[in-house]
Amino acid sequence: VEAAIPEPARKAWTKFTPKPFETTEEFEREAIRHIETTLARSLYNCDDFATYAGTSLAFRDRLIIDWNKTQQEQTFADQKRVYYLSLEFLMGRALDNAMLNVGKKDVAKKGLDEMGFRIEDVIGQEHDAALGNGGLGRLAACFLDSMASLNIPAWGYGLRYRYGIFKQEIVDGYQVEVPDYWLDFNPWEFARHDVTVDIQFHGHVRKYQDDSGKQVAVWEGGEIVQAVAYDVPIPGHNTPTTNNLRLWGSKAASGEFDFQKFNSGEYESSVADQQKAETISAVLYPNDNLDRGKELRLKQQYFWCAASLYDIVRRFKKTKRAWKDFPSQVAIQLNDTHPTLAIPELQRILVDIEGLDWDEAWNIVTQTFGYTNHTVLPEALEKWSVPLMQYLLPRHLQIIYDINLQFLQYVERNFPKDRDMLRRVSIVEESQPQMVRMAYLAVIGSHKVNGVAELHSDLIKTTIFKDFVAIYGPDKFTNVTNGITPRRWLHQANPRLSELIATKLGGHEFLKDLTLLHKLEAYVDDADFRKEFQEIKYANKVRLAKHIKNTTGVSVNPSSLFDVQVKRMHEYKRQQLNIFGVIHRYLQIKKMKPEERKKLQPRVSIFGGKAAPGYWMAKTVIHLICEVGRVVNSDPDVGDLLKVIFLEDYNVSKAEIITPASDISEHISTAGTEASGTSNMKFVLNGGLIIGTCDGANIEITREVGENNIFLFGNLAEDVEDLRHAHVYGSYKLDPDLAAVFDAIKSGMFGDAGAFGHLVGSIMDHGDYYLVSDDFNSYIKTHELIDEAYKNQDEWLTKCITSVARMGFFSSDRCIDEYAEAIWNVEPLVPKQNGTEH
Ligand code: Z2T
Repeated sequence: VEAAIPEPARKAWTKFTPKPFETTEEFEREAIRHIETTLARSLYNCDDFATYAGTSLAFRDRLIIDWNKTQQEQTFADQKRVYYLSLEFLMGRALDNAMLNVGKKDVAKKGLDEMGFRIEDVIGQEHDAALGNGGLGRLAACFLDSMASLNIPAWGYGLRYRYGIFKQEIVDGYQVEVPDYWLDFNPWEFARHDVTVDIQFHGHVRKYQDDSGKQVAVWEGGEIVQAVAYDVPIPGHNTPTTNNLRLWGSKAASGEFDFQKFNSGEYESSVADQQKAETISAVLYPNDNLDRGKELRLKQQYFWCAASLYDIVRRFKKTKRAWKDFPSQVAIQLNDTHPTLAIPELQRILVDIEGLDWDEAWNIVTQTFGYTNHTVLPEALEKWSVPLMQYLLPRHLQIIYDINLQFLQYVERNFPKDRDMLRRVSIVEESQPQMVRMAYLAVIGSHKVNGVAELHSDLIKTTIFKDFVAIYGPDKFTNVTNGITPRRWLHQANPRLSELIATKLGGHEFLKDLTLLHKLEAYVDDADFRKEFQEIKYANKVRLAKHIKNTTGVSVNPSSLFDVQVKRMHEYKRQQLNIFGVIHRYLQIKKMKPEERKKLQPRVSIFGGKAAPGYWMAKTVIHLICEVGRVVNSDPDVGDLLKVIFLEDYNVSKAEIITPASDISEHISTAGTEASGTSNMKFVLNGGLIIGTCDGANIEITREVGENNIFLFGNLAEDVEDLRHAHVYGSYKLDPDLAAVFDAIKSGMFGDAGAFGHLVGSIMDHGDYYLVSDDFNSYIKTHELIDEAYKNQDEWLTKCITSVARMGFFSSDRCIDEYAEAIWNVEPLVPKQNGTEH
């Protein structure tokens, strides 16, 4: 490659290699140059937004220099790369992250000050990149940060949605969805109009024997849509490694076909084709933990898998290695079952296009893929109807049948006595219509399957994948407990706490080795440290109180206990349990005499989260929260004792304000339903305590921080099945305090009771699937304990500090190390120190 560069070009490059800014003066020069020339704005209309744009472009220049070097080094190093396939990347804002990861935030702050701008205002101009629903998408974003920070050669592959997750407005106490058109100005992506892949749909399969007598399948006809690459640089923290996130956008293939139409006067219909092609990458499906089986969603999945695999295979072929080396060069991680079509697609490429034998190809395929499962909820497990797959991807359906046949033959040989086994484990469910079970295909086509927290990884082995453990043995299944990036979720979201920790630990090394936090335990009794820690929490609460005032008009007292539940709205996450608890508290306050009220611990109950647009029950819970807030917040009997807030449009950038400001956060899913949860980790890392069920990563958080430092309540996962049974068949009595709450709702205390009929009915009359009533007493008792504990501020503070010190395990760096070692078998590539300075 080197030799191919002509000497004059090399000379010119050596002389004029772009140099990134280093000093404040250089930063200002670059920012102003971009505002004047790249953006064609000037001093006279240079507002916060233009300054954001100029600042971003100045930082982007730095990232790109490092990005180019990283990509070049990774190519020459010729070692294994990781490809993280995810339909969601919930990135949030990029500028602050870029500033902190390249270590130039101070320079930018000074420069912006000198130019007359406040850095917070400038950073605040950026639109969140919200290409995800919740935990799964944010995990992918944390993983990108960790992979780059650990110098792992890794690419993310996703879709470039024109519309991210909708924006939520609350109008008259109801959620209203507004489209999130976010691409007006996005300096963080590079369109690669020269990197395209043609993607085929529909058509038919022609089979024939070639000259040597071998069966050959050709997928012909149908339609072609073009995938265009958009690259997003992912800077590592304090390292020049800058990895790539490649997002595919769709457009009509610019083939002869179009020109024909165009020339024959069918201009309008050719534009219509264009628009149809573009709808593939138009919008993120807004469902969290729910599969709706829509045709366009399947098109998105194949479009993105096929484009990514073509790209990966193209890169591999440049190495001129033998196909058998593919798994030692390429690890592909499937983020849930959304990219499972990559399995039959790689098999198709190897067999149909490259001419490998089936068995040789299948061996390569299974060595290449790893599959991460993120849920056991049955309604979230993807299934595609056979007729739909036949129509859209006829060749892939055949390949899936062949994979299934071989697999079932193997099972039959090994489990001849279990007559029902074949029906249970078949990739094709014998329903009407038949369905392809994507999770089974993912398990069969991967060499490792992992869950995302210990309990969850155990559960998948005993429930949804039980038979597969018998078939493959337990070693195929493993656990990798989720983590979060401490760069964004501590250093960026809570700069004062990060600074305080750094002064005690002698620098910021803990940001790259979070286990160093354990040294903080030595300061748990240090008066100055405690005071400063407490002041930081208070200041963060003041900041959130201001945000609440600005966005809802409600004044809250920052000295109150801030009780936070922010996450997607879902029955299994049980925001309804929380709001019923709040109503219970309100009823108690109303019954009290004034002198009793004086003894009460004042509280602010803060909620936030989006409901999927078609999820009526989740929307009803939002409405109830808003109505309770309307009544409680204006009741003079209550005053500061209780405030109820619903924060509009919860997203990553709002999480950065909310997380550091909580005293107690709620992680109260029905035991066995939340695979891991990751915000639980964020809250504790920021000096908040949690109330939670024995579910997901709460269990490991408890193990790390100690039982005294967490408020656990509720029934255990192992008892859930029996309890559910008792609701339907047994003698069972509604919790009396919950009954009183329902009476209040039915009385119209919180507006039209009819609006809440289904919500109350789902618990009283329809089996209480999520066991709200069973856990209610334990829940409200635990909140009483929390009130008492909070009154002893000294002990509370000790709990918070101790917990922070013990959170080292939950860094996504640890998590990526585990994937790299146990699943990917990939090594870091330490960059030559010739990147921009770090
Ligand atoms: C999602 O956010 C999660 C699981 C899904 O299963 C889908 C979505 Cl969109 C298909 C979440 C889990 O609910 C949560 O417990 C976990 O922490 C997170 O994925 C990351 O693993």
